[in-house]
Amino acid sequence: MQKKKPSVCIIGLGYVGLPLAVQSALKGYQVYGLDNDSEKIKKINSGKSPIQEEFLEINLPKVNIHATTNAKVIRQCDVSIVCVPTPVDEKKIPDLSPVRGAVESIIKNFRKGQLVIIESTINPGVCEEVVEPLFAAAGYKVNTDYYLAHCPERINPGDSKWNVTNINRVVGASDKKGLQMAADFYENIVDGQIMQMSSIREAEAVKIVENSFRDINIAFVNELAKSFDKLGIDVVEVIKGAATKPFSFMAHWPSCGVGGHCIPVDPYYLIERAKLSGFDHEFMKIARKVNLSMPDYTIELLQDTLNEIKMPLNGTTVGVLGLSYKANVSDLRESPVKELLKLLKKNKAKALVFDPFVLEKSTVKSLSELFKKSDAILLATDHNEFKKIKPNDLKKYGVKVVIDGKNCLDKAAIKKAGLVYKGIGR
Ligand code: SAJ
Repeated sequence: MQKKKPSVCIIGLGYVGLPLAVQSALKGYQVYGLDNDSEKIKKINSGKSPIQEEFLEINLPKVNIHATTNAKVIRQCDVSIVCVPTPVDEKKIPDLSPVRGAVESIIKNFRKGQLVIIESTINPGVCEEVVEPLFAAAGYKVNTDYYLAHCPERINPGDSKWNVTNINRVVGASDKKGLQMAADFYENIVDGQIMQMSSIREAEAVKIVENSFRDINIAFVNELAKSFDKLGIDVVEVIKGAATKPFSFMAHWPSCGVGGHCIPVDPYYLIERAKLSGFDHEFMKIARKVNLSMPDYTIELLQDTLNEIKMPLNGTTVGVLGLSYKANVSDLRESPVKELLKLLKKNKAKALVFDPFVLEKSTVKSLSELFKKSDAILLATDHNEFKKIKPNDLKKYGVKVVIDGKNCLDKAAIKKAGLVYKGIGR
């Protein structure tokens, strides 16, 4: 008799959960996908990916995932995996309500002996201080009635090289048995190193450290950009120079802002939890402050540059290139462009917007329409399409100033065409 396929329920079918569901199915698991968005469920069940990702568009049609809004499927599964967002609120306080909601669904559809894995990014302590007490309140004891593990997600949206099939993972769990069960699962589905951490807290800390490391390094080069603007030094050239050192240097790049659901968010999970233990992460907070200041810095740069050619920002039409938080994705979460548009409005500039990945929120239909109507251009997202902009097109339409918020345009060529160019630190 054919051995029953182990079954897994992925809770949250976004850019993390859906690739995990597809990969688990490709590796032979019986996969149930749970999400509260019925439109998304319909698409997935018809084999169409709701997310623009090559891995999904190729593989989703090949697998059989039972996607549903009905949480009852959890009780049929050997493993349930929480892949829901962990945002912060407007006061930058971590919001664990999606995680709590997912855990409540698992409790309401409890299956004895199930392995529960949290992939959502959480701070050290959440599994033991938030998740376990929810189960305990329902009478379920960890390591007796269920096992609990944390394996932080590491999906990098838009990355064609690294994806759910090959990114190394770390995993921590509530006891040795749970750790082995979780490590076995990831060994089965990931062609990469699976590092077993000594505790669940260490596993929770890994992702926060990874992303805070990135936030701090970006803040460092953003501060350099502000300093080098005053010194007349091209910071991008300096970073490229430093990057010729074959060891002990990792290039990061200044820009008009740090967006997304990870980098500008994850540090607050540690900052807020450490506070409860009496530790103040001053350095991480300063890095956040520097990165949050970049939209202001960019608009000030635009205003100063316009003033240099006797133009006010007030009343000037500014063509904003890009809405999403990073190149070649349509994701708007925590995008610095929101702040840039707010500041343009506050300065009474007229803002036009074009983003080929977010046409529904663009206020013009094409790049040429934007150029035609704009006195100045502010590049806010480094989409590949924008990198092909020809300086003479800008000149032809009478654009006078270019502010390159992602330092991705050809400074020399734009200057040669007689336009004023300013980058962030260059
Ligand atoms: N950014 C800079 N300067 C840089 C790098 C990024 O200003 O040198 C800005 C980007 O424009 C964007 C924001 O920071 O607005 C975040 O960019 P990101 O490249 O870090 O993209 P994310 O948010 O998709 O980060 C993901 C993260 N992956 C996970 O959390 C699993 C992060 O850990 C990865 O390091 C990152 O992808 C990556 O390496 O691309």
